Amino acid sequence: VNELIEVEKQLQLEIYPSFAQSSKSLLKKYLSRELFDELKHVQDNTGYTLQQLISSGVANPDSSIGVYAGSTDSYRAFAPLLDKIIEEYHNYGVNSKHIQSWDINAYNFEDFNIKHGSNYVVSTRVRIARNLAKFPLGTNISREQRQEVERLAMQAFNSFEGELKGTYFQLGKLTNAEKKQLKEDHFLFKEGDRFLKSCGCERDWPESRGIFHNPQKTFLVWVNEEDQFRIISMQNGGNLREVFQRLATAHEIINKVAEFAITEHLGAITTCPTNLGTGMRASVHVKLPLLSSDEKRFKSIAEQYNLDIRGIDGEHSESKGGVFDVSNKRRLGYSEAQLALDMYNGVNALIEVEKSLK
Ligand code: ADP
Ligand code: CIR
Repeated sequence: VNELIEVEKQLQLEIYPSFAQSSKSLLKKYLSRELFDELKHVQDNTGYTLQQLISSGVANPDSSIGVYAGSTDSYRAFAPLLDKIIEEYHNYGVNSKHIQSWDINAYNFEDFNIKHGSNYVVSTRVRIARNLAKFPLGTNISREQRQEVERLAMQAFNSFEGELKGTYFQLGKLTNAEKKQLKEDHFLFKEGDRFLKSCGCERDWPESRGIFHNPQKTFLVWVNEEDQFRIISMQNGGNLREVFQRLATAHEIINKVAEFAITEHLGAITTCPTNLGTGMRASVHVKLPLLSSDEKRFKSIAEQYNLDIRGIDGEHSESKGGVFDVSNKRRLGYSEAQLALDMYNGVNALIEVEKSLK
C-alpha cells in the first residue's frame, strides 16, 4: 500500500494541475502545460519544488496570485513563471532595478487630521516585510532553522532603546483571550489563513512564532508569520510622518544587525511575490461612508492613485461602519518614501471626494 501511495505521489508531480473554471489567478493564467512540463522537475537551491510553489493556488481557486516562494533562489529557479507574474502584478520588467530610500524630507506629509479634521482618519500604520538572507523562507524553513530565526530576533529586540524598547511574546504562551484582544485591536496577525496553510507556511504552528511590541504598541514586530519579520509602526490619528519615521529608524537599527535577503532586481525578498521590493504597506483606517456607497467611483479613484482597499480586519475582511483600510498597492520599483507618498496623495483625494458628497 505504501508503495502505491509513493507511485501515486510521483504521478501527481507529473500531472498538470486541474484549475477550477472560476479561477482568475495569475498562476492559472501563466502556467501553461508547456511551462509546467519545463519546470516540473526543477528545485531551487533549498530543494523547493514547482509543486510546492503552486500548491496554494491549486488548493485555493479564489487565489489572485497563487504562488509562494521557498527562498530567494526560487525567484531564479522558477523565473520563467515568476517573472511573468511579477511583470503583470508589479508592472516591472526583468531588467529593472529596485531602489531603497527612506528619505521623506522632500514631502510635506501634513497630519491628515490637521488637514481634514478628525472625522476621517482613525489610525495610521506602516509595515515592511523582511526575511533573513541565510535561511529559506517560511514555506520551506526547517523547524530548527525557524527556532534560530526566532533566537536571532530576540537578540535584536534586546538591543532596542528608547521608544522602541519592548517585550517579546511567544504565540504559544499567549492565552486565547490575549490573542483575541490583540487581533481585535489590530496588533496581531490572524491564524489559520488557508492560503498560507496550503503552502506550508503554518507548519509547526504556533512554535517559534510571536509578537514583539513596546508598551504603547506603536512599534511591533511579528516573527515567523508569512515572512520572518513584519516590522510595524502604528498609532491612532493621521500623523503619517511620525509613523513612517519611527519605522525608518527601526529599520536602520535592525538592518545593522540582521542580514536581510535583498537583491538588486527584486529588492526585499518576500514569501508572496506581491510584497517584493519594499515589502511595505502604508495604510490608514479611514471613514468613507458616502463615497464607498458608490463602489464604482470608489474603486476607480483607488485605481487612479494606486491604492489597495481592504476591510477593517485586514486582507480578505469586510468593512465595518464605512471604515476602510486604504494602502499603497505598489511595492516594487519605487522607494519606501515614494510609496508613502502614493498613500498620502491617494487618501487626501478620497477624503476630498467624501467631503464633496456631504
Ligand atoms: P498586512 O498589513 O501585514 O499585510 P493585514 O492586511 O492582515 O496584514 O493587516 C494586519 C492587521 O493590521 C489587521 O488587523 C488590520 O486591521 C491592521 N491594520 C492595517 N492597517 C491599519 C491601520 N491603518 N490602523 C489600524 N490597524 C490597521
Ligand atoms: C492569493 O493569491 O490570493 C493569496 N495567495 C494572497 C495574495 C496576496 N498576498 C499576500 O497576502 N501576501
